[in-house]
Amino acid sequence: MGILNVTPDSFSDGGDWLDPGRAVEHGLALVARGADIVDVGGESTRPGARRVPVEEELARVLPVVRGLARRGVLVSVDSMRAEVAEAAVDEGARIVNDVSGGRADDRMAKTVARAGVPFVVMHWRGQSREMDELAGYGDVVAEVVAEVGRQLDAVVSAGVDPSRVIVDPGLGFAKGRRDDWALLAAPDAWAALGRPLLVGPSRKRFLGELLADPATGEPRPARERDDATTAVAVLAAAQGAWAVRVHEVRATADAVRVEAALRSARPARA
Ligand code: PMM
Repeated sequence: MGILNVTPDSFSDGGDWLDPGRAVEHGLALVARGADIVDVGGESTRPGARRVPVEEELARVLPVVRGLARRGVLVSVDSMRAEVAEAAVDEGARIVNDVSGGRADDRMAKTVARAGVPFVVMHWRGQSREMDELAGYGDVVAEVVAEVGRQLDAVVSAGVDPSRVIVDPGLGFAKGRRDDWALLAAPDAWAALGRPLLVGPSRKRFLGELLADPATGEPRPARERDDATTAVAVLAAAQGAWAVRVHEVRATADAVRVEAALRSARPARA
């Protein structure tokens, strides 16, 4: 899944693709580099970010969704708003990716149920402006998986077909660095939910901190975290992830294909 943020303020690519024509071109380039899905978002969720008005989000997202869908690209729309999800599906989006898993907007789950499209339910504890204060866990894996499981039940009660739900640990959302690593290291706990797993490690803080300058302790800048992102992606794929959401597609797409080839070449176990 290639990331296309049509925002002025996303943490690593803010402002790059605000012009709809350039954004569509970039989406097509992501596909040419190996993306199977292009995830179009019009609202930054970086820690501390403020909400954008819905009209602004619609104006950013819809022309890009339309342009890519018309060219045959499988588009997902990254939004916490039912109104945006619905309009994007009308323009040809085929997946709704909601970082709040339906919690930010009461109408989201019903809207997705009506649209009949796959729904990404990510782990979320609150809006970006406050999410760092909401990180606090005893057993992070048990708590996050249980919270996602409850949200899965909630969206299914609202009418979403359970076979269309994809779950996501929400790396960096109300999580500290250790939390992100613990969630990545627990594939069996995710498998227990019985749903495909999407992971979004791309250029995130936990990688910046891992690769911090040994002399100064300064985190590695966001744009210099792509090799580490690829490493996480391939390890997640080897653990059975359904998809990885990344900015720099070529290396990750190649790496997950290598992993798949190796897996399929393994002798079958008796
Ligand atoms: N992360 C971001 C935005 N949307 N969606 C899903 N499903 N999972 C994520 O981890 C996720 C997301 C924030 O990253 P960005 O600002 O680089 O897009």
